Order: sequence, then structure tokens, then C-alpha cells
Amino acid sequence: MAEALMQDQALPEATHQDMANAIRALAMDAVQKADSGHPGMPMGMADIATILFTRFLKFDARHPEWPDRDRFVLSAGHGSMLLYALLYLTGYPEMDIEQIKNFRQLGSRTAGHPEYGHAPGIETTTGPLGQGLGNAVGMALAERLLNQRYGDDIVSHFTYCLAGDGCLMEGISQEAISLAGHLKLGRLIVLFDDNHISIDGPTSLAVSDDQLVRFRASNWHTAAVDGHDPEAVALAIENARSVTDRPSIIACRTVIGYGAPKKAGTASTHGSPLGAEEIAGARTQLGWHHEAFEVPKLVLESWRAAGERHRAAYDKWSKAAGKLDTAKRAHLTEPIDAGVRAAIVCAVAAIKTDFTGEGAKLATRQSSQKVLEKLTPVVPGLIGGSADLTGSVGTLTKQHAIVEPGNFAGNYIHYGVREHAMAAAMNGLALHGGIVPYGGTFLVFSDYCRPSIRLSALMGQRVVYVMTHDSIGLGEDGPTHQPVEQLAALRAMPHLNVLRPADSVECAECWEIALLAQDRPAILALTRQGLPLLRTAPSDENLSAKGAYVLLEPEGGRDVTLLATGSEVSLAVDAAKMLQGEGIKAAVVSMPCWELFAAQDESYREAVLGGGPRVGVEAAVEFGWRRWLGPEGAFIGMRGFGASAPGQELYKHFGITPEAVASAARDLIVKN
Ligand SMILES: Cc1ncc(C[n+]2csc(CCOP(=O)(O)OP(=O)(O)O)c2C)c(N)n1
Repeated sequence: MAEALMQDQALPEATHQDMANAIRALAMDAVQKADSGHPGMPMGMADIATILFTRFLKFDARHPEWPDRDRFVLSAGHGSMLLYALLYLTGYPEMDIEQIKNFRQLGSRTAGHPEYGHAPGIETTTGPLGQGLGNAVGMALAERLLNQRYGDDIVSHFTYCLAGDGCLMEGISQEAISLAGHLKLGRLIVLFDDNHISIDGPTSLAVSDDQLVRFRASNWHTAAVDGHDPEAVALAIENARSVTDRPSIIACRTVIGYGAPKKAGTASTHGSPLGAEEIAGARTQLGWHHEAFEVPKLVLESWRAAGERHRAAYDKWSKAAGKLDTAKRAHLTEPIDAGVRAAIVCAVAAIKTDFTGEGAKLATRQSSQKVLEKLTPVVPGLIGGSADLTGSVGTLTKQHAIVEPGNFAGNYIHYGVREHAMAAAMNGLALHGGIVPYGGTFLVFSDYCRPSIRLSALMGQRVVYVMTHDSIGLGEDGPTHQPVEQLAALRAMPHLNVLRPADSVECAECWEIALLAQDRPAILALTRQGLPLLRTAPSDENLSAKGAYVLLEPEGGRDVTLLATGSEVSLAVDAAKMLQGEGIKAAVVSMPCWELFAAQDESYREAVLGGGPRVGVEAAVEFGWRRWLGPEGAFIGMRGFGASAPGQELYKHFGITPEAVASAARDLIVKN
């Protein structure tokens, strides 16, 4: 409260109205010049954004990377010009007026929707509605987790999320708000652009929810204000900040396209340029008598002053952070630094030795749990969780304590049956910095996480998705639970490592790959059923790191190469042994990660794949396999959905057996 009042007194000279109008004008001018975009939301939310950025938001435009800055998430990403205008006006680096003029143009930092990494100050990529809200929940959770570990002097900030009717209509919003309310994320404040308009027209066409009742039912503090009354907005934000045991939502009643004389309040301002005449009318109505893209000196200076409001706070924070142990300070932004990388490599080598020594038959979900048990103490900020399948997916170990509502000392989150929110929140945890999130569910439910996985990949965030029960091998639960097309679908996604280990040793290697790949997410596709140990020879080298490698090379050249992933590698090995008995020389290639294999040089790939006939084996659909098999190769796998029966029987029923592999190999050799 005292802080907010002090900031009030330091308010720059330009009027609130002028400062808000600068946002409105930049938005309508940029959209007009680009001949595409969404002016309505920035014009409607300009008052709220002005209050937030000039009075409350803790940020220093010179230091967008400040770990203790408040986070501002524009969940309604179509209103990107609101964010770009704010970044330009407050003086963020790399966001000059040329960027605003080049809105939506190739190579500009001002893409149609905010893209993480395109400019400092863009906290996350938004556009797919509701995802930003899920990210904000993850960021607010990260703040509490790190506050618990670092204390108030180092981590103590708010997460503000601007969400529209669209975000709140999306199903993911229910999961996200329910999780946030349960965990009592009191530092999360949602500013709801309650303008009653979406693309098709008035929201009454499609929705009649009482949003605030919905939020209250999920343990949120709620308030409603006139979004064009600056003092009412300020008071509501101040109140929300003082509620520490619940997240808050403020429904800000706004007029979309505020200021446009004919179009304000209508869906026509949502996603199209206003047109020259309407823009001229808006300038008159708003009292903004400046050329396109021109922000008068006083207004710009006032905004720039807002960008400097927290310089002293930044300096104070820097001093406090400077007293931290160097590694701990570094881990606040990047938990896996050189020291931790070395520790991971070392721990994985030790686990591999244990696995080879024990020689046990283990499901890879169990091996993964054993690996996690060793990695958890080594990786700071490693935060686990599962969507109500903890026991099945092996994500919890003896090294974990549970995060409870209002108590953030733990390192494991019960996300509940909320796969959508789990995945979106994990993106937020990763984006916040200081956290390495992993979360588990069944591979078939990767479909429920897919929109967020896509954003992890697009943003290059290190999120580890532990996806077990990865084939018909799961058995009796039947085709609803048996993934057949998910591996192919996930492999189709750019910038994502899909890792499917064949045994415990590969499982440890895949965890190492997932954690050390700082710039991308990973899927660990793991089995429910036990798998024999195939990597019996101890090796410190991470053989999985090249994506595929020769597991078994026959002496004296190959007649055929058997390519397989995960649980089917042992089938390929059995087939090779059968063939060997007949004098046929078969090599077995394990392919735990296609993406990494594709990135190897051609000579390596050719050497691994071999020049002769190839048979691919995977208990999934064939889609994608031709890349490795060529047009002549044979594929042993699924041709449709699975069935309900014990896993072993299903393998026989669907013809995924060593005998079938051997037979396909013989046929190919004869043909050749
Ligand atoms: C998941 C998803 N579905 C659909 C869209 C397309 N879309 C963009 S904005 C929008 C309507 C949003 O309405 P609202 O949040 O009320 O925004 P406003 O009209 O107030 O700007 C839709 C359907 C999208 N971006 N994401």
C-alpha cells in the first residue's frame, strides 16, 4: 500500500488519459499500416494497462531479465499491440518505433502474436487462447517455490495475467484456475477484459456463465470494476495485492475499441483495421491530435519515467543477490549450469553401472523412477508432478516432498486430473526461470497436453513430459488407453525430442539427454511392462545421444538391419538371434530418439542404417517410418487401434513378434 502511494506521488506529468491514448493510437496505427491485426482489445484495455504499468508492475525496462520482476502475461495474445506499445513506451531494449511501424512484418520483433524470445519483455508466447492463463499459474507457482528457497529479499513478486472472454471460455481455464485456487497462489492477479465481445459478436451468443461465481467456487478473490475508471482499477489492484491466501481476478468492464466513434463496442474492432475514417474520428473523440506513430515528448517521457520507477528496487535487489553464493545466484535463472551438468553426467553414469550390475527386468517407468531418485538431489529446481497418476508413472521418489496449498517447501506437485493445465503450468514454471519442471501422465493423454507441448517446443523450453504406458503393452485397459498414433504425432512436431528408451540403461541416458537439452522439451515414452536389460556391457558413453546406434552387429557384414524403438528393441534382438540360427546375419539398431538421429551427419546415419534391407519394429502406426526404411523396407507394427487383453497376448494378436520380424527379414532378403 505504502509503495503504491509513493509511486502515485511520483506519477509523471502527462495525464492518465494521454498515456492511455498513446497505447490506443499506436495500436490502431500499427494495425492500419499492417492492414491486419487486432486493435479492439488494446484500445479497450489501455486504461488498465496504464494503471498497472505506471503504478504497480515491478519492472525495470533496462533489466528485462531481472529475476524478481513482476511477470505480465498477455494471455489474450491477439491484443499483441498492447504489449508492444507498452514495451516501446516504457523503453525496453530492442523495441523502438520502427518495430511498431513494422508490426506483423517478416523479421520484425512485433509478430502477429507475442513470440517469446523475439523481444525482451515478452514473457511467453500467447495466441492459443487460455494457454497464457495456464502459464501464469505456473509462473506464480514458480515464484512461491523460489520464494521459499531464496527468501523475500531475492524472490517476491506478482504475476499479472490479462485474459479475455476467449481465454475464460477455453476449457483449460477451468483446470488452471482450479489448480491456482487450490494451491492458494495469492501472488497471481488476473485482469479480465470483460468486454462482452468476441469474434462472432456479443459473448451472449455462446456463453452465459457468471465468471466471478466460477472463480469464487475455485477459491479466488474476485472483484468487478469499471475498466475505464482509473482510480477504481487502481483500488481493485491494490486490494487484490493484499489478498495473500488466494489468487485474484478483477473483472474490468471495458468497451472494445474504446474511442472509435462508430465501431467501439462492436466485434468489428476485434480483428480488423479500423479504417482511415474511423481512426480520424477516434483521434478527435479521444482528443489525440498527433500524427500516426507520433507520441508527444511529454507523454513519451512520462512513460519512460514509468519504465524507471523500480531502478532503486533493482539496485537493492542486485546487492542482495550479490551476497548469494555464486552457484545459487546462477541457479535462480539457469538451474543446470556447468557444475550441475557435470553432476548429472556423473549420476547417470553411476546409475547405468547399477543397472548393468543388477541386470534386472524393469519397466522403463520403473527405471525412470530410479533415475529420478538419484537426479532429484543433484538438480536444483527440479520440480516433479503428475496428473493424478503418480503411482503409475513413477514420478514420485523418496527424495520428494509434496507441495501443499500455501506451503511451497516441497518439490512435487499433485496437478490433479488436469493434463491441460499441468502442461501449460510447466511451461510457466520453465519460463519463469529457476525451475526444471517434469510431469507425468499416460502417453495417450499427450493429446490433452499437446497444445502446451507445442508451445514448449515453439518457445524452446526445457519441459520434460514423462509419458508412460506407451503402447498396447499396457494391456487390459484397452484401446482408449493404448497410444498408437501419438508417437508419430509427437515426432511430427518440430523442436521436440521424443525419447523412447529400450531398457533401464537407455532410460538413464534419455533422462540425461532431456535435462541437458536446454533449448527444447522432451517426451519420455516409457513402458508399463517389464523389459529385459539389453545394454549389458558397461559404458560411460551416452549411446542414446546420437539418437540411434547399433546395438548388435553380426560378424562378417549384414544381410538385414532390424530397426526398433523402446519395448520392441528386445523383440528385434530375439528375431536377430532366430535369424542367426539360420545363418542370416541381422544387425539390430536401437533408435531411442529419431530427432537426434536425424541431426547426425549422413555418414553416421548410413553406417547405422546399413545399405541392405531394413525391417522397422514399433508397436505403433507406421507413419513416419518410411524415412528410415525406404520404400522397400518392411514394417511390423500396428495398423489400427489396439484391444483389451493382457499385453503379451496383444503383441501376438497384432503380429508384433520376433517370428514376424524374422519372417519379414527373410522375405526381404529373398526379394533382394
Ligand atoms: C484456442 C484458440 N481458439 C481460437 C482462437 C481464435 N481467436 C482469436 S481471438 C478470439 C476471440 C477472443 O475473444 P475475446 O477474448 O473476448 O477477445 P476480444 O474480442 O475482447 O479482443 C478467437 C476465437 C485462438 N486464438 N485460440
